[in-house]
Amino acid sequence: DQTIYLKDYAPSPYLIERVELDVRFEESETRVRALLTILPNRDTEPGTPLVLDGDELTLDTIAIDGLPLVLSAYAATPDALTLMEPPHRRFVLETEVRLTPETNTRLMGLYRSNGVWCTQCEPEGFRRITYFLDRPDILSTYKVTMTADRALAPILLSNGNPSGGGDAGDGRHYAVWEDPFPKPAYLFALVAGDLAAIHDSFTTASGRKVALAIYCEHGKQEQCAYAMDALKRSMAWDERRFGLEYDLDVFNIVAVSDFNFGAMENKGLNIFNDKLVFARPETATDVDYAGIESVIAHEYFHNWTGNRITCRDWFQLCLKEGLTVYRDQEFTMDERSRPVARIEDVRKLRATQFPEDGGPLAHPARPDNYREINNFYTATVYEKGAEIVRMLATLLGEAGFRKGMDLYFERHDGDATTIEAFIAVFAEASGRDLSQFEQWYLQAGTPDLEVGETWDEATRRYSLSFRQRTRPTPGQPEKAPMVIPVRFGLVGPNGSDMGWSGVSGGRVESDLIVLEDGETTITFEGVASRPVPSLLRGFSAPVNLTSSLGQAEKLFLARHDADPFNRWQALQDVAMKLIIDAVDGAALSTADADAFTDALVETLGAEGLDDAFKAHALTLPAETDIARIIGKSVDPDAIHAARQSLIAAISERAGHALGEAYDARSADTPYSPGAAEAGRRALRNTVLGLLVRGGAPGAAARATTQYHEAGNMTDRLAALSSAVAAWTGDAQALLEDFRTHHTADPLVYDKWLAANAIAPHGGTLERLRAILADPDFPRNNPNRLRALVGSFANANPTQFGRADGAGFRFVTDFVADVDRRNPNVAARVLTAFRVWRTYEPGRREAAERALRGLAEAGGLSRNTADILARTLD
Ligand code: DPP
Ligand code: ZN
Repeated sequence: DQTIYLKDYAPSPYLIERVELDVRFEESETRVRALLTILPNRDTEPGTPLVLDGDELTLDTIAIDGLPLVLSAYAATPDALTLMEPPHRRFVLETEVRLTPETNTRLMGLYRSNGVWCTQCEPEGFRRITYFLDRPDILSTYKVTMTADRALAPILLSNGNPSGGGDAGDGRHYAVWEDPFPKPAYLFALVAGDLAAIHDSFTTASGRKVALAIYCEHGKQEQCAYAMDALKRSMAWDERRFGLEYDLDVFNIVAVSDFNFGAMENKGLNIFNDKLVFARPETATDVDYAGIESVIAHEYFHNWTGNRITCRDWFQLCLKEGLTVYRDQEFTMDERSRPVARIEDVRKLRATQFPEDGGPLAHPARPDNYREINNFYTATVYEKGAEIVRMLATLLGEAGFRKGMDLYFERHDGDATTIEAFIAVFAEASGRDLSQFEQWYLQAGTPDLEVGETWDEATRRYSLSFRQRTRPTPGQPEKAPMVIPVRFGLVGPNGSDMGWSGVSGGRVESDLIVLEDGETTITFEGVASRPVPSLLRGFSAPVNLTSSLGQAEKLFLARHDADPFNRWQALQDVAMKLIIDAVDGAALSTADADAFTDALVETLGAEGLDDAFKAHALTLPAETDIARIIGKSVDPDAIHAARQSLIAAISERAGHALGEAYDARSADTPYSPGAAEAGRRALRNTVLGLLVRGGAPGAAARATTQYHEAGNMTDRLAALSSAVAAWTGDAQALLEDFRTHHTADPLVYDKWLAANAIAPHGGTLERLRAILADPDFPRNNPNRLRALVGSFANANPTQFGRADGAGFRFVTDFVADVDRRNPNVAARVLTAFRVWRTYEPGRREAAERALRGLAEAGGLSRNTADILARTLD
């Protein structure tokens, strides 16, 4: 067992102060000479061996302070370089290794993408470049010299500021980069290749002029303009909102087409998956534009939360990721619509993090053990991590939160630190005891929060009783009560919030109830009439709320709640109950269908709500979300059918209003990616989806027309998706047309792959098999693989969950194959099985058989073996 435990953390016996790298790129081999200035840490005994990490490395030469080492002084394997008895003083270790980035299909360390040399070092890729103390608490300054053929690689980039370069003879040239900020090795990057670029600049608040550039494949420069705009807005926002300025002379972004993640925040040299850079109306959807904006912001914001202040060890990953996701969410809220952004973030949380937290892969936001750190770049670390920071901001208020953030930067700039240190600055700045709050980082599982109410007409007393419970998760059978901030209002008969004259039984701070115990009853005195409680406004805590409110009261909130998030939530709740009742065999009553449709139509016509909000209001809970709420004996076909019949009922009743809403938003303006325009398209396309899936007369033809007439990818893809989801008579032909006319751009090809993959149709699996079997299918590109098989496993519940088990086997066969080349992609796709125990017995057995087959075949990477073992555990 290679499990690594947080409790075993110990400071490194040696430090590396300075790194000088000399990287020479050749056509099929790269040489890396490293000069590491090493010194023993305080308390290190003389004679303590120095063990440097490696991964698939071959050592060519080794010397200390210029003198070659004798064989008995060290041991070198692909995984480690051990110096038996290093000098007990500062010394320079010189090593040289040879790499073949051309054959690196894992895409970790140095590899080649479209001929361009590039790197991915987080979390443990640097050890694939040179022997090193590859842990985030080793902070060093770097000087990097790169030499390459001028024609092959006219562009040579690394971290920090450029500090020289020139001709190297023989058609070769070199460049030198100096990064003055001590950084962990996971933030190292280099890029060498023949790239085009767009350039711009940003002047910081204190007057530093920063040269900005985005590098990309030739011919794609104009597709980088939106990313550049998002970068400049991010830089300005971080100054405005957190007082944080950029600190180098240059900020470079490089778009590459083969990338395991979304993007990487390397100091001064962010490397991006190109799908999160390139945007033009003909190929990118509104959702793509929004994704680019938020990831550009996310990686930029890491410069302070992640780079200037980094993690002491990988257990603290959430320190930088949760906080930085919170920051990018706030950026989106400030740049777009706050309630709409909140709805989108919560939908993502429920779609990705809640199922993780409720299944075999559940882990605390700060785990205390891991076998493979790559498997902890999870929705829990990122999304729940952001929710925890959001709760902190809710509890402390805007000014109190900012005070804590200021203290964090003041105290920890330049540190590799911990979650405890992060919590401590907020406790100090606010004078509050946050020890119970810290449980959010330590305890896995989504708390269930049940609420009951009593009303006493005679005394005008109104009580809310809360009961919280968190179910056991792997390794954590017992759970402690959490601090749960419940933002709320007591909505009176006229739809406005009512006041009260006194409150007892718990902590209430204006519109915030702070729960700390397993059970709490809060009594409000002097309440004028029986209220309808609006609880968890803005989704103020990541919990599952169940209340005793009936459908009529929920529909009342949907119409009147002052909190737009809860208006949306109320509609979701009503729909969820109607669908689950139908799954349980209760036919949808006319009265229920009428009441729900009326509320939707009213929302559709309401003034003061923006179109993006209305689009979310008209979107029923996802099938996977319904499955999660049902929780056991899940039959995806029954859920699909029940949801489908509610859509049909809505479309039948509201066909006229929906048709008018569609026509009123017809696409005759030129495309602009702004929030208002995107919202208009989102609503129109949501309406189209309801009509097409509801089988409204003429709707299928309308989708076909929209597909052909669309002036942008958002409208074209939405029309295609509606047709495919409903499998209209034209669906097959539209898929073929799209393939023929629109998929020359690989990022659009991904959309076609995903459209095929998510069709809830019996022929889907056969189509996917044919696509994968095509010898031209790019089998090493993560975006293509994820678009096809990731979408199928995560977003096609009926076909992945086919009763005959063929969907499960398709995915496990794929995992076994891809795992040999790219364990990261394989392990990630396999996580789709986290729901397997919630299926009805037949599917459960079929899923287990597929998983056991994968285990028995053996030979899996550590990444995939770890996910598989935990999934089956
Ligand atoms: N650290 C990256 C990010 O989340 C992921 N490798 O931005
Ligand atoms: Zn991040």
